Amino acid sequence: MSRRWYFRKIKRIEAEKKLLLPENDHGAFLIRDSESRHNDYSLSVRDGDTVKHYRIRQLDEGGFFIARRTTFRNLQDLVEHYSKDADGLCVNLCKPCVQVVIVGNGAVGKSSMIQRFCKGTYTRDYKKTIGVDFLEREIEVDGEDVRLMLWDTAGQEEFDAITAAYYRGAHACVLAYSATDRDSFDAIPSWKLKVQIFLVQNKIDLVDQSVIDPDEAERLSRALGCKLLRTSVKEDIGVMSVFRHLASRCLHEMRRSDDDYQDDLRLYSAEPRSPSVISAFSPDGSMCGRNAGNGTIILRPGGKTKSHKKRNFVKNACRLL
Ligand SMILES: Nc1nc2c(ncn2[C@@H]2O[C@H](COP(=O)(O)OP(=O)(O)OP(=O)(O)O)[C@@H](O)[C@H]2O)c(=O)[nH]1
Ligand SMILES: [Mg+2]
Repeated sequence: MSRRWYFRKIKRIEAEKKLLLPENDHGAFLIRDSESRHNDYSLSVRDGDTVKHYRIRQLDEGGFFIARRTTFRNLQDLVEHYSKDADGLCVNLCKPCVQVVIVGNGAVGKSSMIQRFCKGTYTRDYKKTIGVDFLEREIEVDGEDVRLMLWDTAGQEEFDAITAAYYRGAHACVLAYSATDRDSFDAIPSWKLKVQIFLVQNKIDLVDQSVIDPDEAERLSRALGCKLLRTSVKEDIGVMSVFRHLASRCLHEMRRSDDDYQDDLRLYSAEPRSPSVISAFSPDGSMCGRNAGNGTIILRPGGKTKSHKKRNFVKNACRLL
């Protein structure tokens, strides 16, 4: 099993430590081998500032379940089910999610690019973005569904103070300029971004009006240590490729940090264990299902727990474990 959410033999307390890291949010989860029952698994889910644990049991005839009323052929199906619907869990499981911010001078085509990618539409009219807009789209990358949350910032300087707050929290950044706008290209080095950057030259359909020498653009991307991609949002050339590259790269980075974490865990496991934390209770002290005595929750048939109100999309955004 090589799924990113499968953490093998990590202990309950280690799962809690991991899930409560600040970069994880409500609904972040992992599956681990059950500590107490051979062949069973546990699902650990972050619920606000606590972690809840659910026992995943195996059927004799093959298959898995948390609540006996809903069984699954494999753990992947189980994860997919509870990602769509909490169905008795304290919260839906979060899908991998990548936060992307698109920056660059005014009128280079940032909004057009996001509209093209998320809605498949294009318009010739220019309507400058005021502040920040947001759209999202889910795509499959390397066999995994990834939710891309795209923050479309205003290129006009008057909005600089607002947009700065957004690119600070992003996983990756599309830094866009237009093939026909020298100022937008010259402004690229002045963006001081501490995230993964993808340099995008848009409007390549306007070949006759191009003011950027291709070698110059390559040199700049090398100097910045980032990938250069070329697009025509108008003709729908290269747009999908920008977001595919970006999602794939971010997933790769996140997997690497998962691996680093597995290494950390080995060190951590060598230390004496602190007493197990019982976290199967909601913050107000009420139980979120029947407690198996060791803090693991077993869902009762039909006993749906109150699922949390959907938080606003920024708060609900979830980084990978
Ligand atoms: N020819 C051509 N025009 C494009 C392309 N992409 C966008 N445009 C046009 O460029 C203009 C500006 O596009 P926007 O997407 O609004 O630009 P923006 O970067 O979001 O601008 P701000 O919101 O002010 O920062 C619009 O008139 C678009 O139709 C392209 O690939 N080719
Ligand atoms: Mg815009």
